[in-house]
Amino acid sequence: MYRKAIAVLATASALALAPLTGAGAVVNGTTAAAGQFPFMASLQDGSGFSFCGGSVISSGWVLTAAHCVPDADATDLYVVTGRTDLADASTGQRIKVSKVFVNPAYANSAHDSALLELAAPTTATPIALAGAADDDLEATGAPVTVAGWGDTLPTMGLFSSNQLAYADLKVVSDGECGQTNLGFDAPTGVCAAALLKDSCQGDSGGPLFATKAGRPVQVGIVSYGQSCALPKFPGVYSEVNNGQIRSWITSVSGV
Ligand code: 4AZ
Repeated sequence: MYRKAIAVLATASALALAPLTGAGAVVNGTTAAAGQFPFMASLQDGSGFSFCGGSVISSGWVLTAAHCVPDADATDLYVVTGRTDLADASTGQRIKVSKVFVNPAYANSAHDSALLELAAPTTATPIALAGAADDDLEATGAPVTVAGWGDTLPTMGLFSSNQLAYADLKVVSDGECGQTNLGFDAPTGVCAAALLKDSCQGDSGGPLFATKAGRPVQVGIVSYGQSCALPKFPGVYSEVNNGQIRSWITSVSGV
């Protein structure tokens, strides 16, 4: 219901404001080059509206946020992979989701994670997931990147974009993050921020990733924040290498 309401609002506003939509999603992001983030997935309804992000973790599975798929209903759910400009249907694949798995531990914004089983394999290159030995990737101040097709301004879908964009951020300590994000669950969350740059509505479910030995490694899932890009309010991400989240991903998907 929630995402349907947002979809209607965003579709109506996109029609009214199409000339105002900027290139590049994510608040103050940089437009991605074609193929730069091959693991990026867009979650879409039957109308082709992109309401969340996700990441390809194997040919048969996309990782996203639980709050993107709260009713776990795959009926009207698709993922688009291998596409940077969502308006360019000549690249990538649009694939039906056959089944949604919401992390059973998801509650009060903690453990915000879900897995989408694809009805046909994606040829997109998957992203590696952070494991127990990768805590260095989420140390305070460590460099991370977020990518998505979400809002370029914190305006409830008014300024989302067809162009994938990314922002380079730094990990913020759990203690600092919890000062403004009240209720932040440190064991299952990791926070990141940069001046005036942030993930925003529509980026939810997409990956926060680091680079290790030249390869991207996913450390977080876009979860929530107080508006977007507000100073002192870091974005909150589900922590991929939290023990429960990481073992739940393996138990469901084999990844
Ligand atoms: C949202 O509304 C949302 N900056 C997602 C992520 C963030 C803020 C808001 C994090 O879905």
